[in-house]
Amino acid sequence: MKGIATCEATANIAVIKYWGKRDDELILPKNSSLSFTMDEQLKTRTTVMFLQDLKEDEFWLNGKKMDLKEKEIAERMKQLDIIRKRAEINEKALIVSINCFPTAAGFASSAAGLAALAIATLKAADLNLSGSETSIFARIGSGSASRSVLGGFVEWRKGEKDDGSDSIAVQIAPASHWPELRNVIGIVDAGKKKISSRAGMKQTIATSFLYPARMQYIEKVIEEMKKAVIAKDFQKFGEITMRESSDMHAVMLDTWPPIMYLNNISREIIYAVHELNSIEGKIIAAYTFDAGPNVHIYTTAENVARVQKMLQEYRKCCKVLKVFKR
Ligand code: 2P0
Repeated sequence: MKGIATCEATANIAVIKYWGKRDDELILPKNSSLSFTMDEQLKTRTTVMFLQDLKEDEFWLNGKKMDLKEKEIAERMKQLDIIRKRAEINEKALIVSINCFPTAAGFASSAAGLAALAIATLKAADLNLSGSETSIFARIGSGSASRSVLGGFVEWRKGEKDDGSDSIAVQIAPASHWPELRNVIGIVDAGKKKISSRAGMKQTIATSFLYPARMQYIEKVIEEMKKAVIAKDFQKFGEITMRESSDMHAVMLDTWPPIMYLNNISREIIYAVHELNSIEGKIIAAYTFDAGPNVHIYTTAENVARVQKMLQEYRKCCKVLKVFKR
C-alpha cells in the first residue's frame, strides 16, 4: 500500500573526495569517491506521507515550513517528482524532517537529509529498491547523499553512461569491518562557508590547470585506498587519506579566483598531526578536510586520547571535539 514511511540516514565523510561533475543536471561525478558513513550521532529522520487531501507538497525541516519554490530547495527535491512519476502516484506529499545534529557544530547535513528523503519517499511510494538503486535518487538531490544511503565503507562509482544508471553507491565493507576506527572531529569554525561546494567545483573544472592531472591518477588512488581499508592497513590508509585531502585542497587553491576553505588553525592542525606521527614513528592519526576548515582526524580506538590531547592545544579556536565510531 502506498502511503507513509519514516526513515533515517547519517552523514558520511569522504576519504577520496568528490569534487567536480560531468553532468550538472543528473549530478554525475568526474571521479568515483570513497567514504565512511558515520555512526548514529549525526542523522536525519524523515517522514514522507502521500495524502489525497493535500493541495501542494509541504516540507517541514526542524519544525520550520520550507519554501519549495525557492530555487535551491526545488533543485534538491527533484527526486520527489521523479519517484512519484515512477510509482504512478498523483497525491501530494507531506515531508517532515528532523536533523539530529549537534547545534552550531558546522556539520554539513545535506547528505544525510537527501539520503533520508530518497529512502523514505521510495518506501512511502511502495517501491522496493536495493541500496544501490536508491542511491541514484539520493544523488539527484546531492552527490554526496548517494553514499549515505548505505552504511560502512562506501564507493560512489562515477559510472560511464549518460543517463547515470551506473553512477551508483556500492558498499565495499560493512561498518563492522574495522571496529577500531575512530573519527575525532575538531570544529574550527561553525559558520556558513563562503562559496558552496556546488559553485566551487564548477569553478574548479572551468579554471584549474591541476584538475586534469588529478583526474588522471585518482581512479588508481581509489583502488589503493580500497585495498588499504580491506586490509585494515592504517599506515597506507592514513597516508592516502591525508594526501588526498591535500590534493583536493590544492585544486581548490589552483581555481581562479582561488577557493580557500582551510584557515590558519586547520593548517596548524595539519602540522600537529604530522608532528604526532613523527614522534610515534608511524602514522597513528590522519586528517581529512571537506569544503570547510573543520578537521576529521581518523585514528584507532587506542590512540583517541592522544589525538584529543593534541587538539586540546587548540581548544580556544577548536570549539567542539567529538569522537565518532567511523
Ligand atoms: C565529498 N564534498 O566527497 C566532497 C568533499 C565536499 C568536499 O561532496 O552539488 O554537497 O549537491 O552534488 O554533495 C560536497 O558536495 O554537492 C561534497 P552537490 P555536495 O564529500
